[in-house]
Amino acid sequence: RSLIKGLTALPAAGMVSGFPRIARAAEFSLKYGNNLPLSHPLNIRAQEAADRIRKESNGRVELAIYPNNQLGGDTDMLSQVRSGGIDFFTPSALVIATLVPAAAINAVGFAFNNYDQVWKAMDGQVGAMVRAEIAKRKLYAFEKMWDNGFRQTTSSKGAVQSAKDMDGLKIRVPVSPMPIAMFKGLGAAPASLQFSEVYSSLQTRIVDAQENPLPIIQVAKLYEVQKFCSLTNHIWDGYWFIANGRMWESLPADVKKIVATAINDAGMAQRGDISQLNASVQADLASKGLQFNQPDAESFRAALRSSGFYKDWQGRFGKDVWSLLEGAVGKLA
Ligand code: X2X
Repeated sequence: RSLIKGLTALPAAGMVSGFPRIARAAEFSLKYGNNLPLSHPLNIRAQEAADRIRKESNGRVELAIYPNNQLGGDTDMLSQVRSGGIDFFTPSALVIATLVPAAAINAVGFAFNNYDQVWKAMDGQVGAMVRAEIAKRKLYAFEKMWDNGFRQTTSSKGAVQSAKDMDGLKIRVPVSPMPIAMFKGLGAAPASLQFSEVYSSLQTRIVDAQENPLPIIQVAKLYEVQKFCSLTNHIWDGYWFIANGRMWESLPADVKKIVATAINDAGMAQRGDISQLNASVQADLASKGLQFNQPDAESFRAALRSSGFYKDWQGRFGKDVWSLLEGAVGKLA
């Protein structure tokens, strides 16, 4: 077996001891971490993007995906993408808001009424404002946000029919100030936990409830440890696909173009996947034993208004950011 043949047969990251690392290994080996199980559309579409990037770059760019919190929880991955330990990360808006407060703007409680409003805002002025804020932290946010979904409330205690059923509810929320404030405003007792802790904390009853979009409840099998699902639609949440800014700037223009096009296209396809799932996932979860109810959204809005939630967050975001949101969804406070 000739030396050359032996080497070309190696996988990109492989190495025979004693041999120098030559040729064939990708010129740019990039690491992407996320918090979701492999079966979620975000990972399926990200893998498609990685395949496309390898092909269109003729093997120069290798995007390795580390799903399901393999590299740590969200808080860890956010610091890794900042330091350059990883190259890409998809934090939810709630998560990146711990670094970029304006990014929580899409997560204001009961702001968006439907997906038309969501994508108009996030592909338009609201999204552009958030991306500019993200850039100030030396991170690059790709243009198209990916979908997480409208967040729904599950519990092992009972159905949430109206705001008064939130009273004292021990509910897990992401590590982020907005959902903490919102659930406190509704009278609940929220606890911030990394997503990697959610299943076990529900199972061991550290908390009784959690809130997530239905596709997450499905892929993370939360129906195994929850009985009720109330369609509160309280927050619309999406993922920003972000890159370490220094790494991104160092890539040649042609590579940037290949990567950005593949990722943005995959994001658009992923939005379509979630939209399709939204039509079918409730029936699937019901067949697995989750009991659904449709609470009265107005009771939640009223509770938040009277608790001062909207006024308070209008102040925190500032007039300019707040009016971008109200421009998209109408008056809130
Ligand atoms: O942690 C969550 O609940 C999740 C999976 O929705 C986020 O990424 C914010």
